[in-house]
Amino acid sequence: MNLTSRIATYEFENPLMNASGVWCDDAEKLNEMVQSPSGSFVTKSATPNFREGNPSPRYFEVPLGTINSMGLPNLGFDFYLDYSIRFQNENPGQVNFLSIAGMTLEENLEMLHKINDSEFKGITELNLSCPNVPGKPQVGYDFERTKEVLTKTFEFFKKPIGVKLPPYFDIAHFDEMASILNQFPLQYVNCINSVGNGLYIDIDKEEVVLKPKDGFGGIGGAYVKPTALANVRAFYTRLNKSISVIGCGGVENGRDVFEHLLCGAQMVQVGSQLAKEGTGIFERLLKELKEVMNEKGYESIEDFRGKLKSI
Ligand code: RRO
Repeated sequence: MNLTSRIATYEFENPLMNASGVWCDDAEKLNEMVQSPSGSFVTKSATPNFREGNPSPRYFEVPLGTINSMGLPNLGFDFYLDYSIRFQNENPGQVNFLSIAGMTLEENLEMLHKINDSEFKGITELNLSCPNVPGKPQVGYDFERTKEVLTKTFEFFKKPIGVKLPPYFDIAHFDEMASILNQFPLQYVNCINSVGNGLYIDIDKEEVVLKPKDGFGGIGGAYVKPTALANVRAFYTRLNKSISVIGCGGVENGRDVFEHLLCGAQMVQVGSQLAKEGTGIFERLLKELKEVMNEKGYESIEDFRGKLKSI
């Protein structure tokens, strides 16, 4: 069975990856991602310098998913760039995704310049949708600002790049964002980041479960799958064919992976369930995806990718 997937000029053995932020913040976890059978991996969104992030508790697991308000804890951009260059040099022909999330446009441009001037051959992911830094709204909900960030980026940036988007909930917003994204030579868009600023509460204690922001945090897992699939489908049907879609949201089993692919995703990322289960999940998901494909008589992803039917 052929699970080959492509983004830009790169080919991956299968479409599975971690979602940025999960199992990718330090060398130990990144090494586990490299060892796993996932098709690729993405690093934790980086800022120019080390960040402690928000106070704990800042992550909480519930049966239907997770809520987080991590606040961009990371080892600093240089660590993730160096790790990625070492990975590509030690694994010829393989590349990873390098995620950045500057606090300001200037910070993003500073990191993009460093990537442009480096030996990095992989794909950059510009995170426009972190919901958890107090006082910093998600850029992806500000259409003009998004256009400005992309305009400034493409004035000099020459390497493959995609954007991580927040979920949208209105057809007018799908239309407007897609028409902006179509003006730029992006390689992909990644739908979706967590559903921002949800609230999970402990009924016995009558209190919130996270310390930052009075308990408000990004929701992931089964709660968000229909929203994730809608965003993948909406952008797949609106974007230029040169812009791929990466699907992220609510993947717990092989059927969920199949659904993202059916909506048009090229790669499928795993966040909440990877955090709960560890990198052993990739072997299970590959087995389950092959079982679904087998039942349906499909031999390669291209047999069904994007071919969701309307009624
Ligand atoms: O670090 C975080 O709080 C975080 C980020 Br940058 C993001 O993009 N999405 C998320 O759910 N958490």
